[in-house]
Amino acid sequence: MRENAADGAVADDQVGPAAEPHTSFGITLEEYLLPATRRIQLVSEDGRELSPEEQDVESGHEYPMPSDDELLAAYRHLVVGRRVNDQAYALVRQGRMAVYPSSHGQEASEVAAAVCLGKDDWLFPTYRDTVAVMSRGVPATEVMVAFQGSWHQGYNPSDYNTSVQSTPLTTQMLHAVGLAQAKRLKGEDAVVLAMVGDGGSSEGDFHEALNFAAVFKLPVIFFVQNNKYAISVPLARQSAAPTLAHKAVGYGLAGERVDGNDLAALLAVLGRAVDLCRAGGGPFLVEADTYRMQAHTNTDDPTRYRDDAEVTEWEARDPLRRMTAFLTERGVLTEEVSAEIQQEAESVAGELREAMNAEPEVDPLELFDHVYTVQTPQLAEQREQLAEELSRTENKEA
Ligand SMILES: Cc1ncc(C[n+]2csc(CCOP(=O)(O)OP(=O)(O)O)c2C)c(N)n1
Ligand SMILES: [Mg+2]
Repeated sequence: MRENAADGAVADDQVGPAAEPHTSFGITLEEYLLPATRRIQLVSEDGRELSPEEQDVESGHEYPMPSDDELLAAYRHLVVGRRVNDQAYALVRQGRMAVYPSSHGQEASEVAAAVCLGKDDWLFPTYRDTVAVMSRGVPATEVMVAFQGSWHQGYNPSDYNTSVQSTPLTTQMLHAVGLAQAKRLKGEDAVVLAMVGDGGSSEGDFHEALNFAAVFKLPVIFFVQNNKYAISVPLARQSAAPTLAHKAVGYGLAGERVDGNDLAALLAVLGRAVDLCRAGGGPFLVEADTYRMQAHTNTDDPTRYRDDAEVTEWEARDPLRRMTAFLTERGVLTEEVSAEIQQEAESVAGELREAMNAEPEVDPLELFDHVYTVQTPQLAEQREQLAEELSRTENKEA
């Protein structure tokens, strides 16, 4: 495709294969189109570093182990994330929060998606990715406002370069691509990471986002958390692709499949994806092979569509236990450091409890405030009616 620049269209240097950035990692884009036959894994389920023979990946798909400092910093978020998930679960049951989509078992993927980015980069999370949002620096008390049932999101996306948690499936991927394109037009350098589920990867928006980003070589990482279910729909009913990472091939972008419960492998693969995008070798698709251990949300009963044996099987791959064993064995996670991290997690949970247990001040008239910039006559009339009704009730109570 060649179009006139005056039409606001494509310059030659924005299309065609960009071999350079990939070859600097010892691999070409063509070789990257097909993900490694085996998913990338650096640490065994019992927390041992895998040898290159055990990893057994094709040339060019070898990834270095992240540094101890990097791993420990990310591990901290893992511990806090697990604690916050448990706390949110309890708060929902106590009626203090409306809903919480569980992150239990997926924390490694969520943390890695956030910490691989720089401060000026952007994250586009889904409703499930609270731990990712917190790992970008948003306080738990602010993230949970939306799950409390408030009319607003709780945090300002531009304060953290983190978009709202998208509930409509996959719309966030188009927003991510749009933001990347806008940044390019403004001459700003930012990598954008869009999170999506296995179910979301069947949406039309997924196709449009990947296609646009690949054609215009945008610095976007599409991060698919394959947790095996879209509520009750299992992966086998979702897609016939060999893996979800293979979806990259048809669009001409690089793809990789990674053990989504292996924090080290996730940091390594996403870290390289960020470097590639920053060097102009994007976009990139990463599939995280993970599992949702708990119910979809508090309104779901998973025993109706899956066996306990399957859950038990995944219990053995728990990302938190795996990293705890690995870092302890390396002497990085001493008892002292561990106790300090636990304390931090407890204090975050305590603050969350306090915030959610405080009675929110609700003004029913707020219902009308943010529907239209200019209120319609009908809404104005309804507002008037409600205001009058409220003042009557107040007068009665007085
Ligand atoms: C456009 C759209 N269609 C349907 C839904 C209803 N819905 C909410 S969650 C969900 C399943 C999504 O599964 P997946 O993408 O795998 O994400 P997960 O919940 O497993 O993290 C569906 C169908 C929605 N929120 N948005
Ligand atoms: Mg899913």
